[in-house]
Amino acid sequence: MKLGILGGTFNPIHNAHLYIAAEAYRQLSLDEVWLMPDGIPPHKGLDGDATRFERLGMCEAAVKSIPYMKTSDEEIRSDGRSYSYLTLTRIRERHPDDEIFFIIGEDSLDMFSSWAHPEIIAKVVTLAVAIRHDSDVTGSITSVCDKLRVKYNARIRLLHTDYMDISSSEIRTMLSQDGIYPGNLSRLQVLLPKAVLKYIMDHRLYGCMKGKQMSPKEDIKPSDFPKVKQDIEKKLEKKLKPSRYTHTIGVAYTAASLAMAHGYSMDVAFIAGLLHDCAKYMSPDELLEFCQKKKIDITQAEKKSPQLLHAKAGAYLAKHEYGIEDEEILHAITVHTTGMPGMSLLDEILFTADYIEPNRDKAKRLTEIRQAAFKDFHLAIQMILSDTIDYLKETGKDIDETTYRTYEYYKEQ
Ligand code: DGI
Ligand code: FE
Ligand code: FE
Repeated sequence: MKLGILGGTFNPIHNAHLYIAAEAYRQLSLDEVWLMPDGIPPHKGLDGDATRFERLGMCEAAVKSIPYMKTSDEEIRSDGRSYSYLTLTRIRERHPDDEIFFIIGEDSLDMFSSWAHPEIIAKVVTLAVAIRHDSDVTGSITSVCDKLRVKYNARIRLLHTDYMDISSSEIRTMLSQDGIYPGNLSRLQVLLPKAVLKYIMDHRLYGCMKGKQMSPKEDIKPSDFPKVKQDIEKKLEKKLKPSRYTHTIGVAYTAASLAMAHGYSMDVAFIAGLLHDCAKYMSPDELLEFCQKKKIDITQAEKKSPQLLHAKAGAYLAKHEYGIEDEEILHAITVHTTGMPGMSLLDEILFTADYIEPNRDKAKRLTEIRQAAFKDFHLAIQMILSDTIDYLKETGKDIDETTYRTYEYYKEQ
């Protein structure tokens, strides 16, 4: 197999990165290209900056529709900076017979000798250097390459690319200064893949939704809320068994209270709370069948523990049976059971409300977690995840990878 690896901070990943990856695939006849975000921790201070899990999440979103592209969490898995020579050696050991190309820019080529152990890098991979069409190939680049070939026995291939004037820092500035509004949306759509822009909005990265949390939702006018609520409540009361309905109402009011405390729309949180378990009337087998029929993708973990699917099935029903179009609500319902790294504010509100609502009485530390939810929100989420993982271990249930990843994420916050 021929494999290309494109490393970077990807904060965020944008179309120029994907263009380089696609050119490497084409010009080197690769089988796969991996995007590998580096392990550099976020620059503290930059409001709403992305964490390493979110940088990986954006890469995952970006490659979802490109069959030959994948992501690698090789570098973000370890804490702090990871050295290329170590990462590439590990990958080489796992892929002894593959041809591995490490894709770098022409600026990095000049720096190559100053990297840690360039001789090891040159031994384990072939360098693929992306050079701009307008660069002086016959002059300086050729001579740098020749020197590296002699000094390190390096194998070097050149990739010819057009220059695309996109920088991650420009994108971050746009998002944090202006937020996302119709006027700059068209520009952002040129710079970023659609799925990445959606990820940024869903996760409120780079401060892009600052000051927007309280704005009314476009599809539900504030004056409609009482009616919307009443209709949903009536339907749910028929569908759910009494104890589940009582829990549902508890979650709705608790979500509204958390929204008051943390600055989010109370009405939107209430509706997310009402609908979060709307698929809970189905048995595990019915959930599996439902999701297959509706083409909802089912992960390995969900196959093993189909009751997890009540979250995804719930989002589906919220949309198609209860007419909720709001992506934030649907997302919060989707992730309410396992959580996910870098949840949006509404995701966090619903996830927490589900655990602490007044009718809950089984979990240990409920009193502390309830207090923390209004004082130190992220600590509360961390405690919930930690106790849930303990509980699942004690009862011998399979734990979804996402639950672990979410816990790791909130431990770092
Ligand atoms: O639907 P609710 O009961 O109100 O609450 P929920 O959606 O949080 O589901 C709670 C159940 O889900 C609880 O028994 C713990 C379980 N759960 C949470 N994370 C995982 C999990 N079950 C498995 N098998 N794996 C997980 O990672
Ligand atoms: Fe649930
Ligand atoms: Fe619930």
